[in-house]
Amino acid sequence: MSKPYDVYYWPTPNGWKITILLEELAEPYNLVPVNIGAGEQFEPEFLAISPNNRMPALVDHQPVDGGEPISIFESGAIMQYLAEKHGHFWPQDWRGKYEVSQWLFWQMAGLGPNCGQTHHFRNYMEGASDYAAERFTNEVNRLYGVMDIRLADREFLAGDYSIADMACIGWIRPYKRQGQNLDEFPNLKRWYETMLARQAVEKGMAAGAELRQDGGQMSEAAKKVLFGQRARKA
Ligand SMILES: N[C@@H](CCC(=O)N[C@@H](CS)C(=O)NCC(=O)O)C(=O)O
Repeated sequence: MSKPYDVYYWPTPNGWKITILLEELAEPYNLVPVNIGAGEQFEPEFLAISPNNRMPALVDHQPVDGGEPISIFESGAIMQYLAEKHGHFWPQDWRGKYEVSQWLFWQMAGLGPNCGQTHHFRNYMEGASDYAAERFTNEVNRLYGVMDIRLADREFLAGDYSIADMACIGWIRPYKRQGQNLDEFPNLKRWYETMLARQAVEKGMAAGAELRQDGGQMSEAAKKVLFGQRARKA
């Protein structure tokens, strides 16, 4: 039987969220590489399923209603879709559902974007703006503190192990590039080690690693594609 899921993907923290979840669910999937440094996110076929020209995106060829394939963009929405469909890692009772949702949205709106800006100003464009580098490094430090306090009296962010934890791990892994020291955050460090010990997390974050030849460094050509984007015409 053909695999139900196509994951439009490049091996980055946002892409890993989906491969980690699919590995945890033990669901087979095809990786469809979207080389964002080469501009493949602007191909019309990709924009048709991901109008924000960002990966990841998902196509489900076996949707629950048995109809046409469903496509979804935004990693948080993809995680909710898969977790709800398969009935794991996102409880559906009122309290449990919103306990997980708030931490998933916290990752989507806070941790992810601020870590991304920190990588930009500390690594990819080092020296471009000391003010911006410090501002985002401080904000990431604050967010790590929020996670550390949350994890002081519980093993995972929201009840049992959930999509909220899976969404965060890829953004904590490059903590050194974000100018952070995990020894300052003992509860977060314990969670981080628990997460890395999970086989599915390891496999999810290894998915498609061979696609990246840049060793974490970004070429000047990729910077031209990724930085300074302005509106596409309607
Ligand atoms: N909020 C989006 C963010 C996705 C995102 O920023 N993806 C980056 C790679 S990590 C991307 O595709 N960048 C392509 C570009 O900037 O053109 C999500 O979580 O799905």
